Amino acid sequence: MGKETGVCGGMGASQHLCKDGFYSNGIQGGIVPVATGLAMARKFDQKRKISVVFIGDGTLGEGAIYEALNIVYEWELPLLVVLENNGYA
Ligand SMILES: Cc1ncc(C[n+]2csc(CCOP(=O)(O)OP(=O)(O)O)c2C)c(N)n1
Ligand SMILES: [Mg+2]
Repeated sequence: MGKETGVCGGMGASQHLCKDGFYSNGIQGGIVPVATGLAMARKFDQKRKISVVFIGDGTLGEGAIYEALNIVYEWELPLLVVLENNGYA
């Protein structure tokens, strides 16, 4: 509702946080292409920084992950993928 006191100024709820370079997304795997874009920005600005993304084992069926990882590989983007394998989805 855009309230000042809301999370992120009320423009997103718990699954859509954004602050100081941290972003979350409620769609499984959806944040990986976003992190890939951020990694591309890091490559262009040449500040030797990387992008980090966290996903779960239950999200490995999402095609967007593999499409993004192909781009990461082909364009040599600085992306670190952390996969939590907790055997639970
Ligand atoms: C595209 C999509 N499909 C289904 C869901 C519903 N959903 C939310 S969490 C989840 C399981 C996630 O499993 P995992 O990535 O292993 O995370 P964990 O539950 O272990 O923290 C599902 C199916 C979703 N958020 N997005
Ligand atoms: Mg899991």
